[in-house]
Amino acid sequence: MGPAERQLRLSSLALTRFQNVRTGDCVAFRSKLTWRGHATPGESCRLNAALLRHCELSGNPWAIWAIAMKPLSECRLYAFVDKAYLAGRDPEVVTACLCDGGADLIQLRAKGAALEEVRVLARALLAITRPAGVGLVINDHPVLARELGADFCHLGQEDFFGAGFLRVAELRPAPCPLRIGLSTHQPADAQRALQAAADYIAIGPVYPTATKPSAKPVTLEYVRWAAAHVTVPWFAIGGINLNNLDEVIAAGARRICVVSAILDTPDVAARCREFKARLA
Ligand code: TZP
Ligand code: MG
Repeated sequence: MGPAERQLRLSSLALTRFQNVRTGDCVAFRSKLTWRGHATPGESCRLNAALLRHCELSGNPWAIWAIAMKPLSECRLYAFVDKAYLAGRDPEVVTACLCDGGADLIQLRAKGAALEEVRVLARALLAITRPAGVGLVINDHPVLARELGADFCHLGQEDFFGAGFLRVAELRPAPCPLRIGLSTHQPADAQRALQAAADYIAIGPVYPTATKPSAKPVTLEYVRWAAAHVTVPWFAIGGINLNNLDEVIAAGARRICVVSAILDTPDVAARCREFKARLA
């Protein structure tokens, strides 16, 4: 197929998908809107950016949710833009590097920041993650995540159960498709997170970590328990680096969250690629 014919095929594909988006059935379209098999990664990024512009102009408040991110079941590397580890770097540049390096999900973690600062940051990050087809997770702020149309919100046990919630659906009144991830530190936490219908859970901290110094490590034993019992996508988290990654994988983890071991290098994209290559 020549370049002109290819361009035409991709344009008509984009048009079909945009018309689908306009019906408003966003959750279904999120999984349909993948360009895999049709477009190269570069083309897919440009198509998603163009689609995003159409969606913003369409007047359909939910349309922007429809830009494709890979299904959670296929996500392997969950990276972070953690304000505490930026060391003067521009969060948007770090985000672009994480996307470039193959992060499947990116969490905005801004402990101690004022809500307005998180809002401004989240908006800027979404403008990068969405065209890249990478899911953005907002830590701690479900109302803001809904307001901005972020893909996920992540909450701790205390944030969720401690605040009196029992089911994650309470945080996403229909037709809002916001998905919720919950931290867990022991089997009982995981069981109640599954009962709450969490979209994913985090298992950790596996090792001691300076990112959460007060948290007690759950060890690989809890990772092995998760591998045997958890029925939704789950991510091992806490102190994971390239030296201990193999034992985390050997304990049954297929997905990991990494904060410091990705952000502690000037070449964030290359570090992501190193993790990603070993998570295939
Ligand atoms: N939740 C459990 S451990 C942790 C969080 C947010 C921190 C993980 O950071 P790092 O630097 O990858 O150990
Ligand atoms: Mg929290």
